[in-house]
Amino acid sequence: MNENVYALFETRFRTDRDAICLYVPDGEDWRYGDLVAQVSRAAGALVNLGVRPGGRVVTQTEKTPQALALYLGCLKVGAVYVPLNTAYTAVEMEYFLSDAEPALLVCDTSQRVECAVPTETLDASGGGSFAERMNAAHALEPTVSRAADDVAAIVYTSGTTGRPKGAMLTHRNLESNARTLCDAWGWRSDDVLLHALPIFHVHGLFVALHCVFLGGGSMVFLPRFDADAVIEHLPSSTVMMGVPTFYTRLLGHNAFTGDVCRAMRLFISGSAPLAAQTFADFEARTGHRILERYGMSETLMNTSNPLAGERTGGTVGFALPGTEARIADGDRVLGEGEIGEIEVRGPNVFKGYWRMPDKTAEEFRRDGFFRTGDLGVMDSEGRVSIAGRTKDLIISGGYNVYPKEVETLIDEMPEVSESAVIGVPHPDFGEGVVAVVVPRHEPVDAAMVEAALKDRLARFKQPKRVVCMVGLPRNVMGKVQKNALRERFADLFA
Ligand code: MCA
Ligand code: AMP
Repeated sequence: MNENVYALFETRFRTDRDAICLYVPDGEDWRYGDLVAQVSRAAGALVNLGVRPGGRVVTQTEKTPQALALYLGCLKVGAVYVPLNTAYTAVEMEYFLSDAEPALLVCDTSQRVECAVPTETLDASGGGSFAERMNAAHALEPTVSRAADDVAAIVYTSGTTGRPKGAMLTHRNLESNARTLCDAWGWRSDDVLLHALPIFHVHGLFVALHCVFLGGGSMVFLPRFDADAVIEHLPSSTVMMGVPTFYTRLLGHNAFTGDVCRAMRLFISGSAPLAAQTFADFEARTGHRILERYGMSETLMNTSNPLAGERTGGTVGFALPGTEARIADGDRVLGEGEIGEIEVRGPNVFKGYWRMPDKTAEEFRRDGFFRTGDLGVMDSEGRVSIAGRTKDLIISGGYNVYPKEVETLIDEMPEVSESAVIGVPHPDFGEGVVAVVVPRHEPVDAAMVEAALKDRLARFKQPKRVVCMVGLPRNVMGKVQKNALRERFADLFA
């Protein structure tokens, strides 16, 4: 049996040929028949370019229907899809390309760099050399056979110490999570998903798209989050998924009213903590209780508030069917009400880190549970609340920033003796990145840090504020006390 997840999607697409799949503002809508045809052409183009089953295809493209066809085309030919954030600089890309050793890179023309990897372009307009190759290619049939355990995608997530790690997600991971979420969120064939997330991360790519691909319905395919555009399209949508920043930005908009949400049945939030206040304000404004869920690149979705039962602000709900969640402290599994590390096990949990067997082994318990690095607490009914992180990570507007990566670059500045990068409350991004810097001689300012990081680090990772101190607070072991820094600078963005 072919366990390629695209074979599952394709069966549905073919029965819904005439139904609209993508509403594309300022562009042409795509029916499912169009999607199937474009995916088969993308697959043909990939094979013509020498991409073989198991070969990696790295993409750094804008959000277009053609980019979607490229993603599904990779699945169809049995290749491993490796999506990357468009904000990454050429320096960051160099690392990903050397680590993934792809057969092909597809990027926006403006981001094309000199490299040894065969490169094609796909632009925001939907044009580019890859689009031309798609047009010229013969449709490739049938979908290449894959086993459930074969890798479908590699998603890079940064490491707390070294370089980003590629999380290998299998066809089984993608399929099982898609089925679980369609069930849990009551996906309907007449749902219209308002899709404003980027498609290079798990949330916008696997969670959002796969609900539509498997469960049916259509989506309003916005190129990015823009509050005005979202408000314009909400009245014709039924479901929206977003990071908390989407919801706080909507609440900051006068035109966002209960009436605008009249056709909506479900708002879902994830990727970062949704403040209890935002949950309450949203309900007061619209009557909708946002459904918060919790996941990771390595595990797809783990827990969710219920569709039918009580959705509680400040919690991430219950382990999804098929997934087990527990709270642990080392080898000890904790009881209700005790804070510890969240560990999960199930068909949603990834296969391991690409070419990092030691790192993979470190993150799994002997009984197969994966250590998330998130702290949580479970109540007597199994409802999970996130209580912090054991990993040194900042989540800004739903994007992860690993302080170590930023500190390493700041510490290389000749003017800097040492630095600590922290996240503190930010009204728009949830957490804002702050660099606490100990200068060698003269004060170091934000412009100097910005100049040093400009070409080396994606903009969203760069500090929004730089503050100088004569020394960093340390504990008796010599470790920087980041908690003390976070407390001291808590009001920086207030
Ligand atoms: C943009 N900027 C940011 C961020 N985004 N700075 C900090 N944090 C951010 N998230 C910077 C830009 O570099 C720019 O800086 C300025 O803010 C405005 O840029 P712009 O492109 O206009 O920003 P935006 O369009 O307003 O974007 C904000 C956003 C976006 C809509 C919140 O970041 C976004 O779509 N986030 C979603 C991330 C996401 O999908 N995460 C899912 C990960 P300057 O002006 O100084 O040049 S998957 C995951 O976490 C797991 C699996 C899960 O559970 O889902
Ligand atoms: P990523 O590495 O991008 O997959 O990010 C995964 C991390 O996002 C998790 O380990 C959590 O720290 C965080 N996260 C995801 N969903 C939530 C949520 N609903 N509440 C709090 N943190 C979340």
